Amino acid sequence: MKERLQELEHEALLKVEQAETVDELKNIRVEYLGKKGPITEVLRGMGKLPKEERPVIGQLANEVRERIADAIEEKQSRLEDEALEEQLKNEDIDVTLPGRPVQVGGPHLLTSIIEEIEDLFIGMGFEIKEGPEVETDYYNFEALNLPKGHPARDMQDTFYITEELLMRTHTSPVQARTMNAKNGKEPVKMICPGKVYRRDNDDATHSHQFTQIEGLLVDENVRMSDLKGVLQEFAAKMFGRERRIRLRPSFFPFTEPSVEMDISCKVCGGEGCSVCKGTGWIEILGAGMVHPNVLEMAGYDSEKYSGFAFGMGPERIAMLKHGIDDIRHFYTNDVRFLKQYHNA
Ligand code: 2U9
Repeated sequence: MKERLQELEHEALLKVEQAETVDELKNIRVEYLGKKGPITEVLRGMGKLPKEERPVIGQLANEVRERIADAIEEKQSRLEDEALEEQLKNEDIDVTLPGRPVQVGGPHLLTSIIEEIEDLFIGMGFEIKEGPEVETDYYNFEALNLPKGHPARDMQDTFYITEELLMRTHTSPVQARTMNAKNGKEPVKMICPGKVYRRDNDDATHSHQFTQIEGLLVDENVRMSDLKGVLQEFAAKMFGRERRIRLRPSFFPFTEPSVEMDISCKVCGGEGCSVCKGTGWIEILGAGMVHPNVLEMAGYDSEKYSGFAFGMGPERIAMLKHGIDDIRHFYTNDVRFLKQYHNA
C-alpha cells in the first residue's frame, strides 16, 4: 500500500511538471485527487488493512494528496504568470501617446443667464415658480386685466389651441395661479422663468418662442420705492455697481402705474453713442404696481394688499451683456456660437 502511494505521487508530480496548460493541470487534479481517483480508492480500502497499519497509511495518503495539490497549485500560478507576461509583451501600450480629445458640453448661454438671474433673486428672498406652457385664456388674459375684446390682446398675437386653450404669451399666468392658490391671505414673493410663445415672424429681434422672467411681490404696505430698490439691486448685481438706472412712465394692462427701466450705457457712460442710439440709456425691463383689478381677481383685498411686478427677457439681457446682435443665435444651436459662452 505504501509503495502504491509513493508510486502514485511520483507519477502525478511528473505529470504536473510536464503539464503546459492550466487545462492539463485540471485534468491531473481530477485524475489523481478526484472522488474516483486512486488515492480516494486507497483510503476507501483502508478497512481491509490490519488495524496497526491504518493510521500510518492514512497519514501517508493525506500527505501525498496534499503534496500533489500543492504542486498543481504552484504550477498553475506559474503558468498564469507566464501567460500574463506573454500578453503584456504582445499588447505593448505606449502610455506616452497623446490622449484622444473628448468633446465636453456646457450649459447654453440662455440657461446660464437665467440661472444667474434666479440666483440673484433667490439672494433677495424670492421663490422660483413654474407653470404650464399650455394655458387657459382665463389665466393668460382675463386674470391679468385683459378681458375679451381688450385691445392689448391684439398686441400679443397668440397661438390658440382651442378657443379657451393657448400657448402662454407671457409667464404672468404663473403669478396669477400662485396668488390664487394663497386664497388672498398670504404674501407672495416669487419669480417665474420660462418659455413663452407669440405669433411673430422670426427676425434679428423677434422669435416666435423666447423666454421671460417675471417677478411678483404682494404684501401689506408694498410701495413703488420697494420696487425701485429691488430693481436697483438687480441692475447693480447683473451689470455692475457703476451703472445708473432710470424709470420712465409706461403702460401695461396688469400694472398701474407702469414703468420701463433703463440702465446707463456702458459704452459711452451716458454721453450718447451708437449702442444707445444717442440717448445714453438702454431699456432693460418693464415693471409696475400690480393693478387693483388683478389683486381682486386673485382674491386679495386691494385696500389691504398691494404689490409690484416686473418682467424681462433673458435673451435681451444676454444680448446686451455679450454684444450679440441676433436673437436667432439662441435657437439655431450652432455649437461654434454656443461654446464661446461655456465659461460665461
Ligand atoms: C401679475 C401681475 C403683474 C409682469 C410685468 C412687465 C411689466 C414687462 C415684458 C418685458 C419684456 C416681458 O420679456 S418681455 O417681453 N414684461 O414689461 N411684466 S410688469 O406683471 C405682472 C405679472 C403678473 C399677476
